[in-house]
Amino acid sequence: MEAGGLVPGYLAARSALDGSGRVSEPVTHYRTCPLCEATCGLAVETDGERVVRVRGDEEDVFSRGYVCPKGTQLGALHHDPDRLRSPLVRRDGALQEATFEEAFAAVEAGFDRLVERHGRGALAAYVGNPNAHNIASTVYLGPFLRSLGTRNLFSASTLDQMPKHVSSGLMFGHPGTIPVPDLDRTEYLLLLGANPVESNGSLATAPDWPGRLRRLRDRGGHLVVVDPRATRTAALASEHVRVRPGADAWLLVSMIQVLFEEGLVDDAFLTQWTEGGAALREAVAAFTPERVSSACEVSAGLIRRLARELAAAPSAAVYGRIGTHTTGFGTLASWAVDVLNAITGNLDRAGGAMFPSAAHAAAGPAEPRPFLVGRWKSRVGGYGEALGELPAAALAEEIETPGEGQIRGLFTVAGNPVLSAPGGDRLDAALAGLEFMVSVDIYCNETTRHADVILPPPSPLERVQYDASFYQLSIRNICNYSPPVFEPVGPTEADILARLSLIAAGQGADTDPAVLHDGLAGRLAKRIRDNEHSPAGGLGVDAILEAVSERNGVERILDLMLRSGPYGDGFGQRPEGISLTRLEASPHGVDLGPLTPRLPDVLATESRKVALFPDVIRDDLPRLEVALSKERPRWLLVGRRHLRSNNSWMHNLEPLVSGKLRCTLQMHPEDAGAVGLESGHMARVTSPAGEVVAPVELDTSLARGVVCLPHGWGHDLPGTRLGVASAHAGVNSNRLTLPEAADPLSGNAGLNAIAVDVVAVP
Ligand SMILES: Nc1nc2c(c(=O)[nH]1)N[C@H]1C(S)=C(S)[C@@H](COP(=O)(O)OP(=O)(O)OC[C@H]3O[C@@H](n4cnc5c(=O)[nH]c(N)nc54)[C@H](O)[C@@H]3O)O[C@H]1N2
Ligand SMILES: Nc1nc2c(c(=O)[nH]1)N[C@H]1C(S)=C(S)[C@@H](COP(=O)(O)OP(=O)(O)OC[C@H]3O[C@@H](n4cnc5c(=O)[nH]c(N)nc54)[C@H](O)[C@@H]3O)O[C@H]1N2
Ligand code: SF4
Ligand SMILES: [Mo]
Repeated sequence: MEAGGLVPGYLAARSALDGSGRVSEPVTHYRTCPLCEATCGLAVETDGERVVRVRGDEEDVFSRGYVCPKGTQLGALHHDPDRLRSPLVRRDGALQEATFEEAFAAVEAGFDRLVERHGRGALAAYVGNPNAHNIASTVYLGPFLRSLGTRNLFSASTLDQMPKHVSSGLMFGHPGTIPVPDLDRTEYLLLLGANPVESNGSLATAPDWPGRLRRLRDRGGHLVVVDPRATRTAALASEHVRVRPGADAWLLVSMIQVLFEEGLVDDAFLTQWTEGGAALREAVAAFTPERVSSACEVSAGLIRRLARELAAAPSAAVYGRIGTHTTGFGTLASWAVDVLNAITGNLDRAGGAMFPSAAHAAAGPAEPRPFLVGRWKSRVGGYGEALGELPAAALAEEIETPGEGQIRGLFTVAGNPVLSAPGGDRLDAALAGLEFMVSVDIYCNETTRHADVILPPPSPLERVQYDASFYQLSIRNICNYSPPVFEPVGPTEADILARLSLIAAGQGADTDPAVLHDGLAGRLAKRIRDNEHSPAGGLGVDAILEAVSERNGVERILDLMLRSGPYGDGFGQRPEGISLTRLEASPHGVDLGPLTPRLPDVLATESRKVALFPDVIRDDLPRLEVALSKERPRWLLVGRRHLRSNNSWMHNLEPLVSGKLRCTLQMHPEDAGAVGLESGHMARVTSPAGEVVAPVELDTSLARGVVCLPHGWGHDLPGTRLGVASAHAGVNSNRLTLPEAADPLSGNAGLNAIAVDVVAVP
């Protein structure tokens, strides 16, 4: 942390030390929780080097004191003895403690050897979910991945929201232009495949979803939850629709059909803001509720009523998440969600689905540019790229399959694909066969145990926090910056990524990362100068850089973005505007107000209209038709999240794993009875990918024929350093999911609606 004088939290902690270095009084630091997308404000109470307590910050402008059990465990995460403080380097076959200098030297040696032998085409990277919560990654991952000079780039996006990026790119021109439900003002929310009472919401940043959903009901609003399970979110709903797993696309497309057929579309909106409506109408004509009803397991009457209610509501938003994305029709479902928002006139209006405007985003209208997918294909499976990435589900086959371009060296950054990607067993074996692997991670876990070098970044309390990704997805326009609570013991994650970039660029392990920091700041300053809409208007590059010269690394980049953004202070030209200094003086955040209409500026399509029926969608629609006549498997496996989980990586904290066993196979009692299973019995679940044996939990909330197992478990593999997690191992549900891209448009994995077999273990 080099930004001398600019770390009030840390300085406050230091000033609490008396002359002897002993603690004199506890200090409270306010910061944003980095764990999930809700961005809650936390009050972190420290006493010297110890975190004494973490609670919700009542004064946070967005979360108003809301906090979940994970947020309160940030201190435990920081103090977890298993969290890596120093790098591990493989020597004589075993991972051993090393200094950062030794570790970077080992990276350079291994990297050079691999590239010399096989070329850069043998390199790959997989980057995981926590990167989205870390501004160091926002800024430095791009340069790092580019420096590798390979197309073998994989991320958790293809295990998650890639369908939304693709549908947004096709409809709005930019994959990051994602409308979010205007949760606090809508009168009607149709929510599919999401369980925000457990997950705290995703692609719609809002602390305290449960409270906001209750308030929606209290103001007379309607909440419809579409989920094969009666979740805790469904318990808050006006109506719960038990859709068959994997069937949302039929349901949604059929609703579009009804709206056109019954003349319920908003013609004025269609004419002003959209194109392709006529072709769309024709293409969906065959998907009548009567035809899709049995495939969805939702009655035709109900599908019609949902469409009519959506059109009639004073304001309405359709919102789909993991359950709709992680299936074979992820992009079609994702597209249909926003078609429904648009044709009912609810896109871009208060109470509908709206586009956030983040403080750090570039000011001015989006530049029109073509959005393409499938520009190149993966070597083995022939999967098309999306956003420059190949499907994470294809990582194992790309490592296993010999030939030109075979992956032999892998970098992982904040990812645990052995547990989170489909076909976990196969990937685990594949990683063991790599010639060289480097992981940037805070734990030695199921994935990183395969690495030759593990580089641990500082703990989440030792870094700055600014949720760049999530302020672009937030249901209010918010910005909040938190300085580190503690001084980091090693290099920051930005420095680690910068040094890896420099190694990959052939500049050597000893090059000062400042080279990259300065380069990035300089390039950004040029972009700001060239943006005629920036409030920095007229300033030259030198003046822009001079204005932020007190800062370094990530903070300098963030300050540049904030000050030139839509609310920015223009480097002093608009003194009331946003700057990092202003955010430092606002530890509870700055509320920039409710979302406001942004059409057409937000559109990057050539026509500056919403493309309702892009060609790529048109070409994929027949697949939906063909699948209508496919037989339904006996059992369909879906996943679930629990409030105390965070994918695979918070299981090493006792308070989050103690108590009732959570990694159970939930089954409807009658389904269980039919195969001779009772509560607590062991069931063997098999799929073409593998099998697991898990204890049965009877649960009447499930649709018949649906079984449910959470992901992120299976901590019983040897060689990890996860003392607590391995004592609460559970099983890896991704041994059952298929290592192939299920959704051809996005390359997304199918993690829900998996055909499995279930038998009792004698
Ligand atoms: N069956 C099934 N599988 C799923 C899902 C599902 O619903 N069902 N969900 C999918 C989804 S939505 C996602 S996003 C993926 C997640 O997939 P991944 O991102 O691959 O997995 P995580 O479990 O989030 O692992 C995060 C890793 O980051 C490390 N880490 C934590 N904080 C930091 C940090 O600050 N810096 C660094 N460098 N490392 C850090 C952790 O130790 C851990 O190794 O899983 C997917 N897998
Ligand atoms: N506590 C906790 N919070 C988290 C995470 C976590 O692991 N734990 N992970 C974070 C991450 S990375 C993400 S991406 C978000 C995800 O946030 P959400 O999208 O809210 O994810 P889930 O809670 O898994 O809810 C998905 C729901 O989809 C249902 N479902 C499954 N298949 C189908 C289907 O075919 N159709 C429909 N309509 N529903 C289906 C499941 O029953 C489940 O209730 O959560 C984030 N927050
Ligand atoms: S809801 Fe998410 S952001 Fe809020 S405290 Fe829990 S983990 Fe942190
Ligand atoms: Mo995710």
